[in-house]
Order: sequence, then structure tokens, then C-alpha cells
Amino acid sequence: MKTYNYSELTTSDIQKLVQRNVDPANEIRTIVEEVIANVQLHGDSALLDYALKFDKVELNKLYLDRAELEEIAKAISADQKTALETAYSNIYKFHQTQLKTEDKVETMPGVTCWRELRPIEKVGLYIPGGSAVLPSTFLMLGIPARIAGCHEIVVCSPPQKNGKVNAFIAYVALMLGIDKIYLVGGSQAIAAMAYGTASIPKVDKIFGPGNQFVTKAKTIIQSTTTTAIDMPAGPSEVLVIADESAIPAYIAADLLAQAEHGIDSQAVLVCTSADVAQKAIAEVEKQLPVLPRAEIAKMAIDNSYVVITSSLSEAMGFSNQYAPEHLILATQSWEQITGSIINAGSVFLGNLTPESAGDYASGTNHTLPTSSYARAYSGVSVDSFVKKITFQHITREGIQNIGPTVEILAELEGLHAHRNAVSIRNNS
Ligand code: HSO
Ligand code: ZN
Repeated sequence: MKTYNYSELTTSDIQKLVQRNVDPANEIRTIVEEVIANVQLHGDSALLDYALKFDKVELNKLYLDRAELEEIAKAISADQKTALETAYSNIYKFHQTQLKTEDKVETMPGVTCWRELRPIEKVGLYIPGGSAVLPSTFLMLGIPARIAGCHEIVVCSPPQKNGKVNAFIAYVALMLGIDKIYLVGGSQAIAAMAYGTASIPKVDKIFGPGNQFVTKAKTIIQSTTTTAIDMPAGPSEVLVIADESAIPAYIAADLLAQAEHGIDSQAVLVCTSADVAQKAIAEVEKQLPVLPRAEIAKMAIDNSYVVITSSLSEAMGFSNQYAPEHLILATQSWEQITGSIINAGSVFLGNLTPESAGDYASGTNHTLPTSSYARAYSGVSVDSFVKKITFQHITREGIQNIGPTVEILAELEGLHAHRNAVSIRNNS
């Protein structure tokens, strides 16, 4: 892994280091725009063509129904069921607390304002299934959607070579009470859920991570259709801040857990100790070759780097500029530095808290902002599946209290009909 000394980096070096997943020649955009246009024009038949072209499978219908999901799910073992159920229960517990009723506020006597939650009616979940099938992502999206009370949950996941989804995806669908999975992947799935086709309903909001094509499709449809998106979640990334109290083998394991996601994943180590960093790099070289996904991990590691800093606060400064999706504080002093975190999607504290725990089962959501979007976006939560509608009620006393203020402000904006809407109530 390439190693840099923070003190030797210029502002522009740092800017280049923290920049990722740019598409300067718009190559990805051009491909994705064509897919979107094709799905918009030809609907289901375009989706069947793409299944053949990209997923190498000839489908005779675009979905699996409940009976088919039940049949597929039979293949999973008792241990696997228990693990999925434990993860389900922890994720459910953590997300359930996010549904809060807010207090009503009397801003002036007789003027009461409040907010109430309403679920987004139709949501679309994209469950990736390219080089790794991710049933855990299905849990991370389906559970908050169910807690929020969304009426219609449309699920798209790419078909495997046998024209089905794998048994774990099928089992999670049943756990969530979802009766249908559409066999569509990639940017074509995003287009289908944004425009609707004969088989796939148009949804109000699309959720889910994906490769650069899926992410590009989400960002395009968000500005060209009335369908919203959760966030532009792109290739996964981790930044580990470590000091001399960190354990090099653990750091390496965490970097590799990230790297095995995909060739465009990034795993960054920011370390106050050159010695620990060197040992961690040696550990990466030791642990990497035996991984089944070594080839992918190797390419991601080649796309990753180490920065040596002189202090934890300097390390945090770099991390805040990078704005990582996952931030691991591999130090016993984590309590002293959490207050200085400004930008991060999800944070893992201390030497015994691997990102994998949050990826699967501790309870937090793993659909998080990547590519420095953590500067402005939060990860998926129940909030992402609801709208917060404001309400107000004004009494006779209230309209008298607030009336003069509204009349003067309406007058100064030259909007007399606004002023009259108040005056007519107070003068009658
Ligand atoms: N690290 C991924 C989530 C994931 N990891 C799913 C394993 N399976 C994005 O947060
Ligand atoms: Zn992961």
C-alpha cells in the first residue's frame, strides 16, 4: 500500500487523495443514460433483454412469487436461519426506537404547531447481487421500511444464472412478509422502479447501494423523474484511524473486509505510528492471498493507501476531509476523539468493534453515504422511509395574537391577499 507522510502533503495532494469515484469523461453516465432511455421506451422487454445481456439468463417472467420464494428458501440451514433471525431482531430493535412522536409546540397562545410522520407509500429496494449477493442489505432496507409502515415495497435483485435469487434473499423476503421479488439488476432496475413498466410498479423513493452504474442511475432519475433516492451510495469504503494501541492484524482484517467488496472499494489507514502501519501492511500481505476473493481485494488494496500523521487529531482532520462511509477508531483512546468527528457515515469504536458487526448484525444500518457524501447525508434509517408533515391549528385568541405580525410582513412583501386572509378573520 502506498504510504504518505501527512506533513509532506500539500492541500492539493490531500484533495486528490480524498477524491474518489469521479467520472470525468462521463463514460458511466453515457452508458446509464442509454439503459434508462431503453427501459423507459421498451419497459419489460428491455428488462428481459438486459437479463440476457448482463446476467446471462433467459427469463420467461420478471418476478418470483411467494410459492417460488418458499421453495427456494428451503435450501437454507438451521444455523443460517438463526443467524438471519438474530440479525433481524437486533436491526429491528435499533431501528424501532427511531419512530418517535414529537411534542406539539404552542409558539404563541392559541397558535399550535407540530409534525406527524407518514410513511412513504411506495418504496423500491435494490438488493445488489453482482459479484456478492447481499441478503444483509435486504434486512437493512426492509426492516426500516416495515417499521415505517410503507404500503408497497417493491424489491429488485439481479437473477442468478438459474433465473432465481439465492435462498438467503428468498428467506429474508419471507421474514419481511414480502411476496414478490423482481429479477432485475443494475441501472435497469433503477430505471424500472423510477418509470414503472407493465410488471414493475413505479415507486416514490428508491433505496439501496450498488456499483457505480446503479449509483449513477439513481442520481440521474432523481433529477429527471418524480422518484426520490435515499442517497448516492457508491462503492464501499473504510477509513481506519489507528495509534500504537491498535492491533495490526485487526487493522489488516478490517481493511481487507472492505477491499473484498469490489475492485473499486477503498480501504484507507491513517496511523500515528509508522511501526504499527508497517506491521498492518505486512499483515494485509499475509491475510490477503488466502481469501477466496483475493483477486478483487488485491485490486481494491492497490487503489488504497496509508497516511502517517503525528497525532490522532491530525488523523481526524484528514478523516473529516475524506468523510468516510465507515470510520474505525482503532485506538484505546477513542473516547477522547469521538467529539471531533465531523463527517462519517457510521463509526466503530475501539479494537474490538469490527465494521463487519455493523455490516450484518449489531443493529445499525449499513446503507451509508460513500464518496464523501457523508459530509451532508446520513445513513438509511426509519426517517428515510417517512415524510414529516407539519400541522398547525389557530384559535380565536391565536389569530388575534399572530394577526398583526402576519399583516405587517405581508404588507412589506406587497402581498395584500396574504394580509387580507388574516384581517378578514380578525375583523369579522
Ligand atoms: N459494507 C457494506 C455492507 C455489507 N457488508 C453487506 C457485507 N455485506 C456497505 O456498508
Ligand atoms: Zn461490508
